[in-house]
Amino acid sequence: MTTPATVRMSLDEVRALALRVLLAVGLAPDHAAAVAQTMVAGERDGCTSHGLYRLLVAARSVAMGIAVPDAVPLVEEPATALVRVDGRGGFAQLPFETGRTLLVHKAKRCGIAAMALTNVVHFAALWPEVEALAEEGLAVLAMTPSHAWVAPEGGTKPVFGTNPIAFGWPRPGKAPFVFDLATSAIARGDIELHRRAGKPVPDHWGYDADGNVTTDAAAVLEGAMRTFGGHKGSALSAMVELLGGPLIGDMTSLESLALDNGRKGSPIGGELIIAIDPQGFMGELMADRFAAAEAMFAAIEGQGARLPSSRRHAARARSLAEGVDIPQALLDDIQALLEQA
Ligand code: NDP
Ligand code: PYC
Repeated sequence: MTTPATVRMSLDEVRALALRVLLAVGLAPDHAAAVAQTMVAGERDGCTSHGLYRLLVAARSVAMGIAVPDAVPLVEEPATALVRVDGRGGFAQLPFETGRTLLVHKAKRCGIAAMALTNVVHFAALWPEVEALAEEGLAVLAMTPSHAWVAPEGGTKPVFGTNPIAFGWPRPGKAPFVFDLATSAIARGDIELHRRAGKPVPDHWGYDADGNVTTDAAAVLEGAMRTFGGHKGSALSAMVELLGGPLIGDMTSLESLALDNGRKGSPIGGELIIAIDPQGFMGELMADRFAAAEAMFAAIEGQGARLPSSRRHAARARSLAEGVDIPQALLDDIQALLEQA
């Protein structure tokens, strides 16, 4: 009998597995719950590069002493409209949850507020965070540097992280408009999944260590990834470095990779989240301006183009009804992790 390539699991089973592994590798229960939540969301929404696969990544970061498994986040208010959560070396999810209510409160009081997560280990997608804040009625922008894996346009040596930018816009009566994109041609997690599956990557994703174009996923991981959109992605990636690093008193991707020192853990550093209350500028124009935004969305969808998030929402509906298919090879690796722990 041949082993099935994938195993169907309910989302409750995915959560239980994630929690079991995270607790077994030593995460404190509050961190384990917050981290498991983001992995379940990744699997549920068809974002497999940031789903259960990240258990392997998170476990490695704990084992290599990169992530502090029981860090207690420290909340500070450096100014009226600013929240800073020092994650004290732990994963980013719990610091986000710890500062979230205060950020919403400040954004609604001041019209705009920003939260810096500093000294956090980041392995996750940003959309769960901007979606949660947009569901509170706020327009949101979030970004984080990572490790220096990506060459600037015109070069072949890594400087930038994969540096995602995520945006959320509240839609009265509907799920928020959300996009979340790496400023690299593709998230590194997807290249890792190609390598695991022995699949070639498109030739615009990166270079080998000698600066040659390659379709070998392992060679790109050893060489340099490319930015999306040429010089434009390169400029946006530099912006993420500056706003999500030095501006909030934290590291660039070059510094994060240097600190990693070959341990191959998740990036350590900061994340900036800016939240704007639409009421502030719109005032009595709220209904009219939200209608203008809806007209724009309709003009996109009306010609057969899709909105970012629509794929995720379709995957979510499917996963909630039918569960998700997890590769057996991944489950084997997760089982091995449990046995080692
Ligand atoms: P994709 O290129 O797959 O997607 C980027 C965005 O574009 C998504 O919002 C997606 O929506 C949307 N989109 C994709 N195709 C279309 C289309 N045809 N029409 C309209 N919208 C579209 O993702 P990336 O590879 O850039 O990034 C994947 C994830 O990796 C992100 O969640 C990011 O946060 C995460 N990441 C995290 C990092 C970290 O340091 N923490 C670093 C780098 C990446 P949809 O989801 O609905 O397809
Ligand atoms: O997929 O590029 C990535 C990534 C980096 C950190 C978390 N995800």
